[in-house]
Amino acid sequence: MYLMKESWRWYGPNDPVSLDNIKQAGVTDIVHALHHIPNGEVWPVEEIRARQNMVAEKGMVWSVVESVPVHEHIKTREGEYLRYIDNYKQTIRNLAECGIHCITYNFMPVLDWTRTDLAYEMPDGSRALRFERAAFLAFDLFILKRPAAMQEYSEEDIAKARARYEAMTPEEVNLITRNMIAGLPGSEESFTLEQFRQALSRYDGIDAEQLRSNLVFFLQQICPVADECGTEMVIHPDDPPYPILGLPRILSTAEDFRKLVASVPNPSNGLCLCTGSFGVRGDNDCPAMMREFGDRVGFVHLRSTKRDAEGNFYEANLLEGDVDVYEMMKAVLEVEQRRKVRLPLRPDHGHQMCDDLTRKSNPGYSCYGRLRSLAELRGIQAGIIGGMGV
Ligand code: DNO
Repeated sequence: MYLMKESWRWYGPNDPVSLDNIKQAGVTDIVHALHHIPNGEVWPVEEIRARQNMVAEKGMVWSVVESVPVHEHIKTREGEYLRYIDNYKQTIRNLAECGIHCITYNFMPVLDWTRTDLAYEMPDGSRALRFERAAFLAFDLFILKRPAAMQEYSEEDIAKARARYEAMTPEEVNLITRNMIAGLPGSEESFTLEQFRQALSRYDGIDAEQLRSNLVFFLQQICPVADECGTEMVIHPDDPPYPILGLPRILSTAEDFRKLVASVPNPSNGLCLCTGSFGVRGDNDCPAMMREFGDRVGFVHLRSTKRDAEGNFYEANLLEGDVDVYEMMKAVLEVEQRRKVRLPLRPDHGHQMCDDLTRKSNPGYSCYGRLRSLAELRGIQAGIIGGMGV
């Protein structure tokens, strides 16, 4: 049987969840990136090998890169984008030379993933990541004071956001500002408010169609190299999966990925199916996407968010959110048997729970919280393959 390749994201030697901890989780594969290399620069073979060796010494394999970041100039197709694309190609080649053939990236303008609250208390005392719409709008309208924002929201939304803002203490204002612009782990970018306004303004005049065409251009350049290297370039969906801060978003739905494949049919043009990101939208059916795009899914992130009618969502316990994780796991297993491959799959965004609550960890990347999700995933997989159809 082809079962999930159990993997775990490790942020490097400074990650409070060490390789020794990860080894005890029982995973075989590490998901990692050279976070110290500035966006846009080539990842040298020696540096890749040094990290590979650290992982290998603990008896695991660095098999998936998350992420090789795409420089903003490539996304806006300006400035030095051609040089950055050349560098990207070289990084693909260098990783392949070291035997690493799965690269995750995203094409979200300015910000990678976004949350307003990194320590939302759950009824059981554990803490989750949360996106609160009114707080987010309060940030956009009254803290960032983005000029076009007032025209983009309804009067009702603006009134709610104003009330939310007026009720915030100065500490809360600071905290939400930090959460929004200081860069969540993996994003590799952080800003001051002024730098952030400038970064946003680089997208004035870039709508979704333009951004999509910039992504297609980028892929048309790099996919032939990735094809040659036998590498899968797996795009991570937008998180949250809709436009924010007036920025266009182009990988939020199944239709978005269909369009991308139609424009760039190269075999290396793949998908990182993140159920947590896609699952925020009620119109995204993750198991159906797994079945439809199975041949192009190179990496799976499993988590589940819980949304409400107001547009808020939080990261729920794996089995209590909006994603049908059992059906999703069945779809993954079906694709694996059909393709005769084991797909790397990692638990994503665990709660802070037990000892996580007293030690610092990267938001979403706690030790116990992810262990809980991984254990649940193993249980589901075991139940499915055991044919427990009762
Ligand atoms: C969040 C992550 C993302 C992801 C990038 C991939 O926890 O899933 O930051 O790594 O979007 O490029």
